[in-house]
Amino acid sequence: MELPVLNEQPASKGGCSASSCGTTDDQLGHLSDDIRAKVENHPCYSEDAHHYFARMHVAVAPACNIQCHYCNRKYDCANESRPGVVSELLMPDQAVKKTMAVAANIPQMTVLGIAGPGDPLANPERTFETFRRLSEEAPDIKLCVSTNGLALPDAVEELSKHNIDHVTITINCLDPEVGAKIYPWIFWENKRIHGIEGARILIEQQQKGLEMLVAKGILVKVNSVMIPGVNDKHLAEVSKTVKAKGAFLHNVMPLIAEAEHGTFYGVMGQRGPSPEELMELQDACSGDMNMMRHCRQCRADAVGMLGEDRGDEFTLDKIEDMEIDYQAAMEKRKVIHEAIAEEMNSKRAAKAESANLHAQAEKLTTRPVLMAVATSGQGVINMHFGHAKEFLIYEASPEGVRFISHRKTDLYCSGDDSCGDGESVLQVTIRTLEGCEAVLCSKIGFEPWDMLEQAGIMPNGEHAMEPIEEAVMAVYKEMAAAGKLDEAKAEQRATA
Ligand code: CLF
Ligand code: SF4
Repeated sequence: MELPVLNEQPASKGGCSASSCGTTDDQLGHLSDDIRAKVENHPCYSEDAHHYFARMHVAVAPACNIQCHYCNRKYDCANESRPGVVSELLMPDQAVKKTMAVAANIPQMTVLGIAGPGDPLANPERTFETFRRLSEEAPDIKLCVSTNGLALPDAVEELSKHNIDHVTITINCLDPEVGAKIYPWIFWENKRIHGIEGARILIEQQQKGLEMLVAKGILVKVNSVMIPGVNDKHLAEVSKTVKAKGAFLHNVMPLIAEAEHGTFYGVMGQRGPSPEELMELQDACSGDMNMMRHCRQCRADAVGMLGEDRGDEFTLDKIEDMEIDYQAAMEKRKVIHEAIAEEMNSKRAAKAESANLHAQAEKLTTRPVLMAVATSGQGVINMHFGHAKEFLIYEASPEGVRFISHRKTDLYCSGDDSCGDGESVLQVTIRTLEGCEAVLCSKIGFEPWDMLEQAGIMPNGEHAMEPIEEAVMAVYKEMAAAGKLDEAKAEQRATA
């Protein structure tokens, strides 16, 4: 059957209160059937799945039991895109209704997460009431939670009762001295505990919670916020330790800190990492762990595919009037999920065959190249350059094609072509693609084509609707055949 067409939507607003993780389909191969069933349609735990399946968050957890220097939980900040930010707080019955409305209208939505705007486990009644009702009334939806870990050991038993297979713990450090620079205080046993002592308790609780979840067979993803000069040198050790304890995935996310967010780091001018610094650390950690590279740092009320936010379609006033026959919705969802699984399997088989052919072909000796891809999902190049609010970045090399990250950009054909600071939105978009040598999209206009070429980025609209990895490799081979990727020439250029 034909799969439903996903809307081209604006990029998402931020998410997991202490965010989340994902494996590539290649990494799924070695998993047991049981674990594969848990991750193969989870858009955060499987990189492959994020092209097809959506997630949603319900913002039922306003309170938090710690303070992070990168957080300011103010509401109604519709332009923000970082964890902790949310527009509409919900009570459990509203959250259940909203979840069922989304599931009925976006059948690709497979996962409901609670990720804020505070810490879900610091709001146990609202969080567990939502999970309890959903596990009974919408059993086809996977349940997922993201926590800072302080209250985790006491919640593990309750989590296991509600069929929650996926828990994310945000672990930024193992050393309390590093922790004291990230967490000014925690609220513990009815007291505020500051500095190193507070960080020590938090770290102990996180590690204990991780061990308890693994012992229960619950998949654990660890999120870490990379803060240059604070914990960046320490995170490889975090990766090694959490892997040794049985965590399934590690998601190293860049710090988002701007003065206008009102966070301590924002106001103090603490910078986030550059895309290169982030990639270097993710690569350093990937020797020890499966790394998630497709996280969008979603809002605590995000709805839709990763990278889009359809929350406006499901505000309380809109869902109030929706009549939902969830039994009928479940049947429809099942048919659609089966069709998606079939399509994913056939794409996987085609990809394996092309990787096989690539392995048999004479090995290229060319240098790696970064390429940007405009896509709205389903693993194909299907978006107009001018409609893309984010680009997926792939690296092509003689070893093959690998996903690196995503980069958000402003929508330059929104009618307002100015971005302030004298730069047009198109100029900002092109600056966002710095380091990439080609951009693959379904279509592109003359003006951006010229400007991309002037910036040394080759526009390419010849692979519309083709699978991303195959198209990226085809363009790489064309560049190699044209002598653009010769190592010696690259070195000459670098020393010129
Ligand atoms: Fe939400 Fe987090 Fe579950 Fe995903 S998000 S609770 S694991 S369903 Fe995913 Fe969003 Fe990144 Fe979180 S992209 S911020 S990792
Ligand atoms: Fe904000 Fe609390 Fe999440 Fe830290 S743990 S990011 S303070 S909501």
